[in-house]
Amino acid sequence: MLQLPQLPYAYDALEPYVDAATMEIHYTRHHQAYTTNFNLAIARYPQLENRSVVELLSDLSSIPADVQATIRNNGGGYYNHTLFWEMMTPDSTLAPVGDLAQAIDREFGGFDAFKAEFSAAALTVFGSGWAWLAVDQDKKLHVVQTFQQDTVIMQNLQPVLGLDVWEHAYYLKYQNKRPDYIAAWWNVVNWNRAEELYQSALAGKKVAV
Ligand code: MN3
Repeated sequence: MLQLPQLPYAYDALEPYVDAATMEIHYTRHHQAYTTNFNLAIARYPQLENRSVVELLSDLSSIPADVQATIRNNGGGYYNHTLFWEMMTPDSTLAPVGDLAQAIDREFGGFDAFKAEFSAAALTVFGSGWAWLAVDQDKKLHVVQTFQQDTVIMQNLQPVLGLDVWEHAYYLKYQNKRPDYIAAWWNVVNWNRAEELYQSALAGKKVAV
């Protein structure tokens, strides 16, 4: 059974970049729905109940066919959103910190170059999906896209930073202006959390939720 995690700040904490109404609906309805639907699917197969969501998402072919898509979509939605809330903060440092800052300089040629690459990835997701900064098995950083609620786990990557570009994440405030949402989002990135996730990936750990 998954439980909706506590939101780490108030609904209006990320104003004006992420508005309170979007945050409340995103968390109490969308994230809640992924959680509920995942639990309903799991309840039909008691042998799945003891496996963590990360384990299940890492081994989708082991899941009974009739709930595989439901678990992929809703388990992925649960995982992605749990990380997403933590990846934002009202007290952003506005730039990477720690070893991640150095790695971004080294591997992307600087924060501005990284920002441009990540923003382009977020902008060009066609339809619903996410942009990610993620670490591969050789500890290299990559900017990647995922579609629907697929996770970077399926690309054998560990997440460091992710941006939800489903319309539900921005439409109330930004309507169709996804570029404005992306530009605003950089103001609320939790670089301390990204550094923690980077360190955990360097240590070879899988990100649990
Ligand atoms: Mn979302």
